[in-house]
Amino acid sequence: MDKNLIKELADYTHNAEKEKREITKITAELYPELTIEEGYLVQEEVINQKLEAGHKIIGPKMGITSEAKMKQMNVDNPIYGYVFDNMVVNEGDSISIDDYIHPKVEPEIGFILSRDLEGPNVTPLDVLRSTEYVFPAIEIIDSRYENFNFTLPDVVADNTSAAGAVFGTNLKRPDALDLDVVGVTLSINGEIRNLGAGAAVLGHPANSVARLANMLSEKGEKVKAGQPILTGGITTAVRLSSGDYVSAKYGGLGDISFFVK
Ligand code: OOG
Ligand code: MG
Repeated sequence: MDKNLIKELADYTHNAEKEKREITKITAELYPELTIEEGYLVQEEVINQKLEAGHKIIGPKMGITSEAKMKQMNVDNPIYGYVFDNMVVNEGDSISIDDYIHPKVEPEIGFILSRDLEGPNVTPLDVLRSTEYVFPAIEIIDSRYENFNFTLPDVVADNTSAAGAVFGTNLKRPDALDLDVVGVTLSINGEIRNLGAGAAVLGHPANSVARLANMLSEKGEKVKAGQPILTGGITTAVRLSSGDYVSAKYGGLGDISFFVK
């Protein structure tokens, strides 16, 4: 893929993100033949532009790892992107709806590794043996595409809709819980809107981290120790509105919440 085209497509999604404006998906007209591999080349350019602007990578995120998300988004394969420092929302804080296009939230389980994991052939058992902590999280996604309408290559080129993350501070050792049967409810203004269990994420959230390590190894990269890793939405994502109080309650991992102004 031509360098100029990579740059053009990266500018297309990244400018929409910076200007908080919806765009038509790349594959609609601009470049219908975009492949997943090319989507990652565009994503890499977006990541580089963010790094050049002084933003820092906090950690990787997996997406489309549950049946619920595959059906909701009409795409069928796990993907990865990156959460940056300017996306982090503290527990109990408020976000402003005007800082986003059409934000949604989804409950996730996070991992922090004690040592780097390098694929290929990383197994979920390798992941659990290399995990320092697991923690509860809420991801805020905000596709830059109209109505969250995209194909897999489009969403990869858009850094997998990454826009915000609330990393819960209730850290637990991985052997303190059976993550596949950790339940979660997602509530808006005290009303349960979605619920699920860790097993929704590729059978067990550790599978998602293994998959990430194995996908990254194709580029000669690894999953790094110490970074918070998001394993993907357990449930479908829920649209936010001004005035919302968002809370997620996890079995054995506690609660996290934030406000929308
Ligand atoms: C793409 C991002 C998917 C997840 O957890 O499944 C994702 C989207 O749904 O807009 O972060
Ligand atoms: Mg997510």
